[in-house]
Amino acid sequence: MPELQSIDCSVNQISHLTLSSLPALQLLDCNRNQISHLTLSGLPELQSIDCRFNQISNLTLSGLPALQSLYCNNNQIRNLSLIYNLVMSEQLQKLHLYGNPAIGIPSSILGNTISDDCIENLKNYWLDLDQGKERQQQLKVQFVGNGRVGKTTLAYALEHKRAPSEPFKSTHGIVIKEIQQTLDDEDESVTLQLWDFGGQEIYHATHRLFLSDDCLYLLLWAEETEEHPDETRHPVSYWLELIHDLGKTSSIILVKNQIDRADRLPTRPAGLSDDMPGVKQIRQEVKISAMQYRGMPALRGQLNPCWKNFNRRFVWNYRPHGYKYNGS
Ligand SMILES: Nc1nc2c(ncn2[C@@H]2O[C@H](COP(=O)(O)OP(=O)(O)OP(=O)(O)O)[C@@H](O)[C@H]2O)c(=O)[nH]1
Ligand SMILES: [Mg+2]
Repeated sequence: MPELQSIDCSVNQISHLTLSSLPALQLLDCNRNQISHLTLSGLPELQSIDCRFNQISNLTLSGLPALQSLYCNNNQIRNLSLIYNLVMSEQLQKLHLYGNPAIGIPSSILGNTISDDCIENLKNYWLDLDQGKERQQQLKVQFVGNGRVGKTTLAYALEHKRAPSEPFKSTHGIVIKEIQQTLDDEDESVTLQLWDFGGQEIYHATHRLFLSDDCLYLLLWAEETEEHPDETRHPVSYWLELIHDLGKTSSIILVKNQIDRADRLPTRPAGLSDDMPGVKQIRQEVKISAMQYRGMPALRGQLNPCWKNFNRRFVWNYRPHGYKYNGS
């Protein structure tokens, strides 16, 4: 079909699509099918591909010198190595990859909505990796929970390996600190980036802008809060739902703090069931007194499996300095 310029086969049941030798084809719209393998080659005029909402795990594109827009969000893409050269060239102008949970690239790079264009972020991310920056050695840890539950005290205790000598004032907004940590079985130290959120109600709307995926959540609670919830002291289920909304793939360590004051309830408050949002994301539960530095070695120990889990998710993407995708 030497003159065919446009194909729209969207909203069908197509499972495999292989196109080649269509010299005039400019537009391909195959969104909302069941395609698992998309192989396109030798299409010299093709400018735009819309393959959103499929099950594509393998994306093989070659010989597409005119391609400018690639809309691939909501698929199962696992490996981007075959489009590395295309992305890094000046040719591609638009790339949508949001909603590919197995892709192994931090979701903050890919964007927050289906209309986010990630091309610049992805280029910079790969450039950083090529220059030897090892983002995988950094773990973002976000402290969430009601006001005055002890988030800042715990962040201090993790950083200084001891309790603070004086109480902290309530945190305004967010305080970010980076600490070096050697975790068990790790030769090199990792950087923990601690995000300490002010727990007061007025900050909750702002949290939504900053809470993210691809990180570890330390969700703090204390007995008093859980037993007497009010409009500013939310139950654990509220925080779990918030985390689930904004960080569906992140792990949570549930930290019961202030056990020096009260320790009658178990580490997991009653009434949490697996079908509630966020509950399945809980990986570990510990109880501590940040103020008295009690239970802290156990909490540190729990960071280790979470770190490993996190690291494993991104390990395929790790490329030592000097290694480049060859695009073949
Ligand atoms: N008894 C007891 N008090 C604690 C503990 N942890 C923190 N506190 C006290 O609780 C108060 C609040 O602690 P913060 O660490 O500032 O709490 P926060 O969660 O950061 O509070 P916001 O910044 O307002 O969200 C302080 O007076 C702390 O000394 C604990 O384990 N036991
Ligand atoms: Mg604080």
